[in-house]
Amino acid sequence: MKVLFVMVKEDYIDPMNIELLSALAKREGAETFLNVLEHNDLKAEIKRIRPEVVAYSAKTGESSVLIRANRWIKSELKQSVVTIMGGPHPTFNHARMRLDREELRVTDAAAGVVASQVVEDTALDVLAVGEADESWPELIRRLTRGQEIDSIAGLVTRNNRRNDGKVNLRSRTSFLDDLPFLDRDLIYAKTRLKDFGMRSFMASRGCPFICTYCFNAKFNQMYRGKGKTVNRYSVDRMLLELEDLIRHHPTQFIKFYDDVFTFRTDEWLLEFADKYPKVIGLPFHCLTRADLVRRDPGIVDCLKRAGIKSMSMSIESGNPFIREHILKRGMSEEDIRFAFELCHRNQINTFSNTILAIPAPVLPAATDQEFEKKTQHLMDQLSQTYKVNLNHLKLDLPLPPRIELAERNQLLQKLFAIGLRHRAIDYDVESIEANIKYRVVFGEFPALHPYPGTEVTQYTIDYGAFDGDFEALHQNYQTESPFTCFSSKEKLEQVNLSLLGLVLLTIPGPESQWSKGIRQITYRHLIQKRWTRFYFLLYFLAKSYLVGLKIYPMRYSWRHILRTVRESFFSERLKHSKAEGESFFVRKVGLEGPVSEVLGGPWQS
Ligand code: B12
Ligand code: SF4
Repeated sequence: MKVLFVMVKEDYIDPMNIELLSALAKREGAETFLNVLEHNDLKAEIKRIRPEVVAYSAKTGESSVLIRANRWIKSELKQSVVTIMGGPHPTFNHARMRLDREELRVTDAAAGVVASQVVEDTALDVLAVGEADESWPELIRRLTRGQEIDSIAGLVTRNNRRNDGKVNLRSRTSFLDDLPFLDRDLIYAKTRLKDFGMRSFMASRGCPFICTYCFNAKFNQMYRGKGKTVNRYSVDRMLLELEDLIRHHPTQFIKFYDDVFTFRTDEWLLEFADKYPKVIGLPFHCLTRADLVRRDPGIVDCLKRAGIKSMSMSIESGNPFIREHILKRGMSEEDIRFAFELCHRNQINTFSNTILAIPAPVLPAATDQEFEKKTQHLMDQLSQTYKVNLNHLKLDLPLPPRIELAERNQLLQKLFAIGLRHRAIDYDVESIEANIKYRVVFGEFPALHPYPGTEVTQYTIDYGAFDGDFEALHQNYQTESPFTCFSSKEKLEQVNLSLLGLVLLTIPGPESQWSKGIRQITYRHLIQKRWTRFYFLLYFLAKSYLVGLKIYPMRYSWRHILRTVRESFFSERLKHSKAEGESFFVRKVGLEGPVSEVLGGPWQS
């Protein structure tokens, strides 16, 4: 059985999904191949390989370009090929993805809450929903034997699609040790990852938290009653795979990409801290949460002992109202301050993600003619939408029809104290300031993007900021906000701030007058200028410096460094510029043709 994996473009992070699926397919006796659309050789490769199965792993955004490729492949190979897509996009959007020759009617029950009328015309044969460690090999096995595939749990086909949009899922994979080693050879043979010293690995799967912008809450709901939420490799099994990796591929640094690498100082972490430096001994990066570190600071001791170089802990918002009532992060300012300070003292360089451009209510001015009406509306929103306990504010509610200026100011102070601000951009400035205050070494400041299935997506729809059409989303969330509640001036400020925010992190002595002055000039003037291209250049230089020297430091020849800088410049430009990214990408991929009826990306030609 010849299986061809098609992915959109090269990256600096291992596509662990394809690497795992290829290893699983090989275990079933299949021969696997890779095509990278960016290389612009799909047509020739399809002719040469004549695959029997074509497989795609898709996040929302890149899904549309993969679907476009699939429609072309299906038109070339007709019924001689079975095409399948898995990953987060079909996992959360399968009810709206029309398969090849399928009469899909999206019922309200199946559509859930979002964009019920929009259907993606995929021309795919199969969709994989959720984990596929068993369903994928079973599919390969059955296709090899010429058996039917409609009864495989976890897969959606034309014949087994249910009207209510539900999918018969298997239990979660609880014993990861049985999985084969990732098939990195497949990827390294065709991409720059071959010579890149950083290798990614996930020691675990799953996260029990309920952050509203993340897929995990919905995933956990789908899998309720179907196994443990967090599943890990044993330390020995993981080290065996990492040992094998560094034996076969030049490796200088390990990036553990687990959603949360460690929750507490448990036996696993103690064993890891003991064995990793002896067996692997390479610097590494991992992700955790600030509140977990504050609850159990021993986590940092263990990671330090194991040889950690840098650590991700996302702040997501420096504003307490947004952090708790919109993003549901469940952590306090003190948690964040403590955790970053602890890392700083232990010389662990920190990396934080912070989301900008989050639709949130704003305070009226004290002199506003409609102050009472607006404030009462705000109060209603606070209690109904944001579940704020207004009793804590000690207010006489409902508000009287006329409020004097002094009382208005008192009221505003109380609302300010819970985190509400006067302008949308104030929330974002506060987030940048939080990163500076906690001395975050490297930070990314993307705009909020709504992904299918998440609570925040529903929130933005209810807020009136998003219509549920994912077609408007860029492949990457580091671009302009897709929300209609922001004016074009605000969007410009947000984009500029997301670039300049990182530049501000590089300025030493955040408490000095000089540094404070630059920040004020940035917030008051620079972010309003149409100098985004110049800011992008500054951002790129800051990012190259911080990532290359502080977060993932590795040694390379000058030639290699220059090549990497050139390649990452194009890759970053694609990530940040919707219009430029489109034309650049369409030129490179060369898959012309309309995709207007599909969701998920900007790649219309
Ligand atoms: C590593 C990672 C990345 C890497 C990807 C590297 C690469 N070259 O592929 C990088 C850093 C580049 C990245 C970028 C982005 N990411 Co990301 N990323 C992840 C992360 C942390 C792990 C994914 C992974 O490899 N897991 C390991 C594999 C083994 O597991 P898996 O992917 O779940 O695959 C299993 C099943 O899904 C299924 N499966 C998956 N694919 C397929 C395909 C077939 C054919 C079949 C049968 C089954 C199948 O089988 C697998 C085994 O059970 C996830 C979060 C997470 N914990 O999953 C987010 C995640 C996938 N990313 C996400 C997002 C939003 C992004 C960005 C858009 C963010 C941004 N910066 O703009 C970009 C998108 C870039 C793009 N090209 O589209 C979202 C996706 C949401 C959505 N609805 O699509 C996730 C879920 C994070 C989140 N918190 O919500 N990401
Ligand atoms: S802690 Fe991280 S991985 Fe877990 S739900 Fe929140 S954002 Fe997602």
